[in-house]
Amino acid sequence: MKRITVALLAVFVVSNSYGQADTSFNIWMWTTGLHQLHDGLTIKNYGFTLGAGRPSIPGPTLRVKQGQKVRLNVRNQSQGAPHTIHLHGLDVDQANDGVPATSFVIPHKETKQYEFVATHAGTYLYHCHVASVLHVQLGMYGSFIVEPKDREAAPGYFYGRDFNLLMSEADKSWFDNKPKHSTGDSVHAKFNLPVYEPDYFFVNGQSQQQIDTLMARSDENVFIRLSNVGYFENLVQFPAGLTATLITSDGRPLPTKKTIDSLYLTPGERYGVMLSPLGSAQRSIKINYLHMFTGKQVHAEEVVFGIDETLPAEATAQQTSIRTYPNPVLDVLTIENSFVQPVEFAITSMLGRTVLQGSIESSKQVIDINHLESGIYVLKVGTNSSSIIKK
Ligand SMILES: [Cu+2]
Repeated sequence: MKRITVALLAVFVVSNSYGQADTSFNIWMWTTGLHQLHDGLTIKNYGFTLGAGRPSIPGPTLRVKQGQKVRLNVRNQSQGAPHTIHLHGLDVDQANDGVPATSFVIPHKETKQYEFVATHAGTYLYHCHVASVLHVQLGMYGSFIVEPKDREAAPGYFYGRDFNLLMSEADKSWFDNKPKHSTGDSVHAKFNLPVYEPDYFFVNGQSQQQIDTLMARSDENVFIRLSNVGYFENLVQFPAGLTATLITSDGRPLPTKKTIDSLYLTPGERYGVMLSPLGSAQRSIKINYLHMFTGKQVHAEEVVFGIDETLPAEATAQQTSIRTYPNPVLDVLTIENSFVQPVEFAITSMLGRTVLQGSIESSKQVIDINHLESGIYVLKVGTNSSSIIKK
């Protein structure tokens, strides 16, 4: 009898080894996106949203804190081919790595979970791993950022603010006339890809006048996260007159920190560069896009810094980390979040009707939802973070 109890206990412990997630994201996958280009044209992209929505490029930037248990609830809303989420560079186990042959795929109208612990702070990528060359080019990618404790990007290197620059390109002909899966829409489908001749060059899905100005104070160290998820090489040139220090590579601190004035990124690579206080001079980062075979520069984009001394001394450029409890909720919902306050929130029914909205004023806020009927709701915080709650 005693032996049976021990065996049952062991099974219980193993099946609960992951347990409750510290942070979770509800990601929906689509083939019905619409992405606005800098010249007024649009492309119909594939992509990801947090909750229901129409995706643009890239997918939402997912931010978690080092050490957190992360759950991605991923729903495939697209017709045809299945999709996955590959967590590029993260130390996840094989079952949660989104490579179809060794993990699982998510067919049309199904929802599955990826679970892992964000063990190492760093800059990572996520992308679909089904017919990857095609699905990634069509927009199924985004940044996954594991924030370090105490803004220490590498031992001894602290930042006031960080910015994420995700580089890619788009060949509009691939979007206008999507290469067909000639053997059907399965994971192992064959398809004929045209020669890749990109005509749009992106930083966070933006080009030219669309590119966001990076707002910072003149007196702070800024940490630049760089990733290349395109098919060309990037040559990144840092502003003259200030110190750029290369401190991390592919999600790990480099053993030797190096002062640089430029940096090459091949597809899939990520780097972290610390810029010494910006000062008040006009500064910008130049990003060159180089053909992978010839090394020839085909294009350049510019990311400009703007100085605003009224900004809070320490802040994160884009935040999506959110935790809600309890779930299901009886009457009072607690929202823990790492947004810069105040931030707007909205609770909508599964039919999309807004039932409650307001402003979140603190990093831990209690909201009374006693008056809502029992059911499933979507809580949206800020512009691109959402969570499912049950009452
Ligand atoms: Cu896909």
